[in-house]
Amino acid sequence: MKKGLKATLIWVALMSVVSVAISARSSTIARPRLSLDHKGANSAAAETTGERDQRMKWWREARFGMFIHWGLYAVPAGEYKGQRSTRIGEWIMEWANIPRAEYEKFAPQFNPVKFDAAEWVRIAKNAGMKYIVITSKHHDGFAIYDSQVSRYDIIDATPYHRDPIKALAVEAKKQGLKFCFYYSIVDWHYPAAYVDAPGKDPTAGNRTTKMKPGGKEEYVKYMKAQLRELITTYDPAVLWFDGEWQDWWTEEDGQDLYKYVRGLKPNIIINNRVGKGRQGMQGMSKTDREYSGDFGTPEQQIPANGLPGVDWESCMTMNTTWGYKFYDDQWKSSQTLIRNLIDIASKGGNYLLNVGPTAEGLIPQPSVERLGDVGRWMKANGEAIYATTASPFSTQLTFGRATSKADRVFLEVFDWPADGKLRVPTWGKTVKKAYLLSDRKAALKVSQDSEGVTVQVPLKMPDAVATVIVLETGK
Ligand code: H79
Repeated sequence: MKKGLKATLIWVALMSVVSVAISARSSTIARPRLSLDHKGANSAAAETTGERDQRMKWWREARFGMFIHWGLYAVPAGEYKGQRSTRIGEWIMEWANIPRAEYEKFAPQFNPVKFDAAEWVRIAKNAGMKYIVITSKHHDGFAIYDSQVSRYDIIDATPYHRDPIKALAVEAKKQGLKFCFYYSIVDWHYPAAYVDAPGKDPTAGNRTTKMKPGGKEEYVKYMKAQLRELITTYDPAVLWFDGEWQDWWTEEDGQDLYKYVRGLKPNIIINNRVGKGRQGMQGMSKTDREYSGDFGTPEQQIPANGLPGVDWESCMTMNTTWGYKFYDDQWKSSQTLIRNLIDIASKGGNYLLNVGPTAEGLIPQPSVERLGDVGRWMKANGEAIYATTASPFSTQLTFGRATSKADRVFLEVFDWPADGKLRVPTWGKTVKKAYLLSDRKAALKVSQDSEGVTVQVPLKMPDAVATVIVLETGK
């Protein structure tokens, strides 16, 4: 080995150690996850905080997206041989113990003739959503798009024979929404995967699967081929992995997949379920070491507090299932959905709200109605949500939530003061002007002391779901 080369290698090794130490100290701060990499090994490896902020910008500003769970499970729609369940619809292959060969029979019945891409995107857009994340392949292994590496896809296995995802990607772009994919790492249909659990068919769905010898390497190649198709054909803005909790999937596999995907599209955003960092359903990433992924993924829950510098997105259902179940009528109220969106924004997160379309291709009417309500609120109050950052208050407000921009604070009031005096604790800034977001010309009277600010508000609450008051402070 030449001397100069040796010196360079030692220097590179030293710098890696330094970067580990720096990362460990700022463990709660979101940061590039690939600092351990040899610089230049791929385009994702070297990323400064500024570059990362640039990559995450649209996503941080968006605050609200639509999750779509759509696949063969929409055919049984929560019922198999007369059996129903309180469990989630897209897991029917697991809870009804359906063998692969039986589950495949749903494909000839999947014919979404009522699917209308423009209508789906319009529903999302009118709700105020800025992005769409759709299941390209869920745990059942069925590709809802045109895959060249599988015949278990919508083109080859269903009578529909067309690619609805292409139409959706085109429409999303046309209507100005970001288009993104969910992709499951666990795959109940892949031949090398099998189930080893008491009372379970070896080819049914299961929380955990095993891999035949050599099967994992083969499967990873298959996943990479599908991901390449998804990225090169549809140009997704986010890849949202899931099903990573399998024993055979490691953090190293996650880092490799993360790099692979960023290598195909450097500015893509990837969730933390690509690797093993996720802390259960709570969803934030563990901090004991570097984990792959750009954002935390709480599922069916909203964190008690946000974490400064950490990107996260709560995904939630509108009833109790992700995939369509015809008898699930436990819908959340529009008020709950709107207040969830506000609550999440006040903690610095995004809200990914799910719809589960039918096998005919329709978004259920109760979802459409609620999204209409959310959209009406967002049309009037979106300024208090988009491109805001978390509440500046040290504790949660008793009467509602707060979001902020550099020169103002938005108060989203849930509980209106009976005496017309809204008491706001201090947060170290002086209020120059206060008004209702719905009536900006009418200044509200404000008095301030060391305890905080008191805003004189109308006696009647203008919007019973959430009324926004703007406090202008200057920068
Ligand atoms: O796609 C939807 C669901 O089908 C899927 N994620 C959403 C977005 C989902 N998968 N599993 N679950 C929901 C529940 C699974 C929970 C567990 Fe676990 C898996 C419990 C134990 C392993 C998550 C990972 C909690 C701990 C580790």
